[in-house]
Amino acid sequence: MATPQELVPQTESIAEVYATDDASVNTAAAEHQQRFTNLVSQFNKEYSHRPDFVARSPGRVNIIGEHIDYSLYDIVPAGAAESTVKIANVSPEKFPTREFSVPHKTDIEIDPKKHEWINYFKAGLLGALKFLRKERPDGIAPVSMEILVDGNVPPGGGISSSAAFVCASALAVMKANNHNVSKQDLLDLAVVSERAVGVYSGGMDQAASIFSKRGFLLYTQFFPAFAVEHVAIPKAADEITFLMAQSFVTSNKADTAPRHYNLRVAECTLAAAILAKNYDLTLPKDNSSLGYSLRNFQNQLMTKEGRLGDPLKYQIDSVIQATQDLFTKEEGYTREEMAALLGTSVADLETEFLSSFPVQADRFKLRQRALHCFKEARRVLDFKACLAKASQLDEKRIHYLGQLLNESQESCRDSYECSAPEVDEICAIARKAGTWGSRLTGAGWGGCTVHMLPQGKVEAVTTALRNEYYLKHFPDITAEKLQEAMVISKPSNGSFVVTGA
Ligand code: NG1
Ligand code: MG
Repeated sequence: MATPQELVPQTESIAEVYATDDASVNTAAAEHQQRFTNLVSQFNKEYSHRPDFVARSPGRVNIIGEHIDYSLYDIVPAGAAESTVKIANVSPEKFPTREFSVPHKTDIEIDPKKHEWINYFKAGLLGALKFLRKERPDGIAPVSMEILVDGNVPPGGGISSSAAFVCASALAVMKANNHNVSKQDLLDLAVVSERAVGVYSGGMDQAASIFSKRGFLLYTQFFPAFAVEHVAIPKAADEITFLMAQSFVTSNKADTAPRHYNLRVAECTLAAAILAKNYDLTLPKDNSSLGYSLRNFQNQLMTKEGRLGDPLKYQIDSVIQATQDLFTKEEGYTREEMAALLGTSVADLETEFLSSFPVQADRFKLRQRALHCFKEARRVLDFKACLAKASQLDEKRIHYLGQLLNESQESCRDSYECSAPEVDEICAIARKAGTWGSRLTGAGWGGCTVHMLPQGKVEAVTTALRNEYYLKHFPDITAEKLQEAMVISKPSNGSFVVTGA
């Protein structure tokens, strides 16, 4: 287990971070070095001096455990009176240069309804300054900053470009203000910061961006307290490879949240509250976005029944049964029906569960959402248990891992309704061409897919996707865009600061 209190690492040269004997990683290191050198010289051009430091944070690919982080289930992802911030991007055509002031005593304002690329920087800044004010009660006059942003995580694509940007921004603000932040503190503030942009996310993306380690999957636990474990990908006869493929259906989460992402957060929270009420349990407040999670319900039910010592898998079986018994209405529940189940009024229900963020829905599919969450949580446990038996990772077990990914996709599509026809199509093509398992990764409703396949099938799968998906849906696609569409994902290192620019 890694210790969350560890400080975010600092290094003098980017080469140090990539020093390794592994040839494939060395090629990547050369690319990183090149991007780094370009970034520094472009900064020099923009601001006429060299940068003090570079802060970076990677995107993530969630391997399994979709839409359960905010229910607190485990997942496996791979600087007067005001200061000014000048912020430029290496692609100014897409992301125009901006300048804004930062008040010293009050929080900066972010309008989640107005989508601007710098909102994510502002979110990181807001979180970092709130944190620094707590640390230094005598006040903080944040330094003015000149910033140049570069990124290679595709935006809106389900591999958490937003979280990577927020984490790197918060880290940069901390460093500029002379604070060496711990990984845990950076995580806590980055999760809350991103809510300022209007999405009530769990902590998966930020955890992966900060805590990941090259070559390992990151097993992440949110309950009862945050913890991570680095899990090695075992060697198999034909090397296990993860391929990512974009659907190019972009889902702007900040826009669609009331009908998609945030609605799911509300549905899971309502399911937890109603289950608890039905079993006469009082849920203690937890640190999920609305304070009540399905994981918390499981814990209270098991406490009441004296079964906390049971293997988690059996505990989950019980809450699946409870969900099936209680929520029999497939068509979903109206606000009136949910209020009746909670023994409260519709007005009170809305105040407690539907007012932190806007939600648009007449019916809430509590049965399907809770069942997805519990079953997905069980798949994560099965996946990890299977990986742990590394020495026995034979063909049969590898197929089992793939099957878990496929079941996850099916559940996202049918129970959680967060897939998209294009995503289903990509998964079907990829499986037919030889993947062990294929699923969406990230929030869904478009975005990115992840595939587990033998190294020897990469060629066949990418060719099939090119011919049967990309060229069919986007006949005018450029070679460059095609190259971006599919990439082999190698788990990389989490956030760090490079000082020797
Ligand atoms: P993406 O799609 O990468 O933004 C989102 C949430 C995660 C998690 C997944 C679904 C944010 C920042 N992240 O990821 O917390 O809930 O969806 O598993 O909103
Ligand atoms: Mg995101």
